[in-house]
Amino acid sequence: MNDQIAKLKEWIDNSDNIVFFGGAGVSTESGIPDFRSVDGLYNQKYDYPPETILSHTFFMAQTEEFFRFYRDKMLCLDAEPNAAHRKLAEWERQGKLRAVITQNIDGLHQKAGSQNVLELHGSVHRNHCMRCHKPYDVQAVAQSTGVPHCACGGIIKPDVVLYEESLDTHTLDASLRYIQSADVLIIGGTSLAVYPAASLIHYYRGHKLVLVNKSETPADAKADLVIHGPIGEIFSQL
Ligand code: CNA
Repeated sequence: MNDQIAKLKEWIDNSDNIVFFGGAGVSTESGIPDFRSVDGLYNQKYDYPPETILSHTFFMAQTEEFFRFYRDKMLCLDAEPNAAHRKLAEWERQGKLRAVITQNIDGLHQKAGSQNVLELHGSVHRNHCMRCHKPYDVQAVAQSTGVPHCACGGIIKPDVVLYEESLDTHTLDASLRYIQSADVLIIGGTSLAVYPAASLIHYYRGHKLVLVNKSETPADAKADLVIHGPIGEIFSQL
C-alpha cells in the first residue's frame, strides 16, 4: 500500500491536469452512508430499496414516502468535509486539479472549498417548485413536513437526478471534456454501477488512471494504479 501511495504522490506532484471522478464513498468518512456498502440498512425502515424510492415513478406516485426517506437519508446537513474533500480543494487552489466530477448530491466538495464541481446527479441544496419554478434552498425541504409545497401550491422538488431521469447534458459534456483531456484521472469512492455516469471513465485517454476504493470495482483491471482503502485516510497521506 505504501508503494502505491508513493506512486500516486509522485504523479500528483508532477501534474497540473488532475481530474477527480467520485461517488458516495467519498463522503462515508463524513458520516454519510453510501448505497452499496451498507446492505440492508434501508430495509430496516423502508419497504423498498433506495433505487426504487429515488426513482421518478416513485416520486410521482408516492411523494410523501419519497420525502420521508429523502429527509431521513439524503439530507445530512450537519456533515463536514473529510480529508479527501479537503485535499481535492487544496489541489485546485494550487492549480493542479482542473475539476471534481461527482455523483454525490451532498455539496461537501463546495463546503471544503472546491470551485469547479460538476454535479452529475444534482444537489440537495437546489430545489424548485414544479409549477412556477421558484427556487428554494435546502431548508425549505428540511424544515417542511410531508410533501413540501410552494406558495403557489406546486410541489417543491429537489434538483437531484432521480433514477429514470436524464442527466443534465451541459454537465455531462463538460465532464467528458475534462476526462478526455486529463493527465491523471483519479476515480474514488464509487462502485461504478450507476450509468451513464460510470461510462464516463471510458473517455480517458491517458496512462495514469487511478482507482481508490474500499472494495473492488469493474474498472480495477483497466486502471494503472489501484489502491484499496478508505479514501480520506489515503488522501491525507498525499
Ligand atoms: P455506491 O454504489 O454506494 O458505491 C460506493 C462505493 O464506495 C463502494 O464501492 C464502496 O466500497 C466505496 N466506499 C465506501 N466508503 C469508502 C471510503 N471511505 N473510501 C473509499 N471507498 C469507499 O455509490 P456510487 O456513488 O457509486 O453510486 C452512485 C449513486 C449513489 C449516486 O447516484 C449518488 O447520488 C448516490 N449517493 C450519494 C450520496 C452522497 O451524496 N453522499 C450518498 C448515498 C448515495
